Amino acid sequence: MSQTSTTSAAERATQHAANGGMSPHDADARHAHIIIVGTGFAGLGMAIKLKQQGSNDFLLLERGDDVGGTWRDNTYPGCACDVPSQLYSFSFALNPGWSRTYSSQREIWAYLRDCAARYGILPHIRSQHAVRAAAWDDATNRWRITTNQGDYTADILILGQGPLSEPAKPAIPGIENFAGTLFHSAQWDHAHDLHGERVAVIGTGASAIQIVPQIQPQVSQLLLLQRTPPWIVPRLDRAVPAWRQRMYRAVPLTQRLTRTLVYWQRELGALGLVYRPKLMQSAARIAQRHLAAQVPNADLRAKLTPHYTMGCKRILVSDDFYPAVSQPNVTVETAGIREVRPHSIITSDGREHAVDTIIYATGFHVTDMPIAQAVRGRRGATLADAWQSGSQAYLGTTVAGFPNMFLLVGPNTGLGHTSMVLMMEAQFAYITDALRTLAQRGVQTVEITPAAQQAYNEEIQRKLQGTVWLSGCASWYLDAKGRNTTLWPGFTWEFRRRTRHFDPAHYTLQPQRVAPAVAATP
Ligand code: N01
Repeated sequence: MSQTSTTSAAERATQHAANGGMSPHDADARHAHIIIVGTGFAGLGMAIKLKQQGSNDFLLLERGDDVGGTWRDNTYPGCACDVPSQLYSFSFALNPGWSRTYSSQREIWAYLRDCAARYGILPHIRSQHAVRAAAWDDATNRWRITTNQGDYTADILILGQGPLSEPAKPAIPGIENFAGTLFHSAQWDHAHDLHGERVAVIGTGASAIQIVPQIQPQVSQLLLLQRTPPWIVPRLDRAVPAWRQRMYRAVPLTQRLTRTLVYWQRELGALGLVYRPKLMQSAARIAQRHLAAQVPNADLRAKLTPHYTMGCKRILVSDDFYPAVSQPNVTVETAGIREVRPHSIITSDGREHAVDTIIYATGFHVTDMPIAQAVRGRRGATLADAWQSGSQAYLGTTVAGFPNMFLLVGPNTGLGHTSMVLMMEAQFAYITDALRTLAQRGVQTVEITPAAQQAYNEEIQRKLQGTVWLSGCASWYLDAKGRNTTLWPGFTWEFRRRTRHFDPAHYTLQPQRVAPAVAATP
């Protein structure tokens, strides 16, 4: 890494501490060959792969004070993964110690922190560095990245901030006048005691259904504001017995086999979601039986019954949500929210519900990620400009007009049926192969051609047409124009196959500038 030495010794010492004990010398670096934004699963995994490939000239810019991304930020009660632990981890860092079938947030976060330390990534991290802007400079062929702690430059920019990082807080009339406590599920206010309070939870997505069973026993009244009922199947979470954990440790192959089994079980889910939506009918029957078994009250059951094709919105897993909402201190309210007053919520039928605390469990800015406004490619155009008619990228990874930039978990790489880590690992392979190719060929800039990007996205949108996600429901999978710009329409192995090797034929490659060998004579 190149160095600048404009900071004082004291500042360097502070920076040294802030960077987890890396040398003050390194902490001064303002340029790196590669800069990665974010230290969640995506950013960390990418960094580990770079390191394993022998690259050390990279930095990770992290807005928080620790690694972990969404698994650091989401600390709400009950926060856990709805993908089995065996699959929700890096394939190159299996964890024999997962304690349950589905891991808790704490366990996943601890896993990520352990990976960061074990693979030597900590010295590369600049924590409390929030990226404000990134702009491509044609003159230097570099990215200039502006953070709250000054500017950085990089030859290669990898965006790994993820689509679930910016909480969405819908503008509800009067919410600014609310006199009680108000917070988002991803920014849980642990200092606030909910015991004995009248609490409103807005939303019934993956986060809400984990929160409600945890807080229901504490609060005096729980008002659950449901706009659309989710499809919910049994979770069947179990403790992993100690003997099994010992077996995974002693014979790692046994854990690999378990993972492979879980992988193929989950992969079958794509059949119904992508290729044969009719297959969702049998899964819907399981969910209906689950609802019938857990909610004896017919009126409540009617409210909780979804009326759209299962899978159109994310399928949720829970064994304790229905029992919790069946308790006498819970009201499932399906009338919309008209306005919020200082001490109450008024629903569209004119009724007033007194509340002390409101919890937004309203999800994230997924198709309108704020970072798209802040990243500028050639000629100063932002990603948001490039994505005016819908976000798109080639293989969800590279965008025309944005040289030397790679996206992790970019457009149409999301999944409805299995672990996102599988898609990230496919992208790691593609990006590391791209970087290897650039180094071998002496390439300075790499940029996907508009034609390749367009052809790819036409293919993706064509494939999406028959899927369950376009069967008529509203979901965060779709952008404001109703295009599905988030999900991969296929099996994960199909994406892995397409990203196995970097494909230079689809790119414009500009060679390194070579200094003239002989000075021109006058
Ligand atoms: O958010 P969501 P989430 N008025 O967008 C409702 C991941 N995750 O935080 O369905 C009233 O799913 C909205 O209603 P509707 C996972 O990928 C993963 O729960 O749009 N209601 C919906 O009910 C997940 O999908 C895990 O009609 C409003 C809810 O708010 C993603 O995070 C665990 C509203 C938002 O649901 C987001 O989940 C937890 C309004 N104005 C989360 N606006 C894992 O285990 C929105 N809603 C991996």
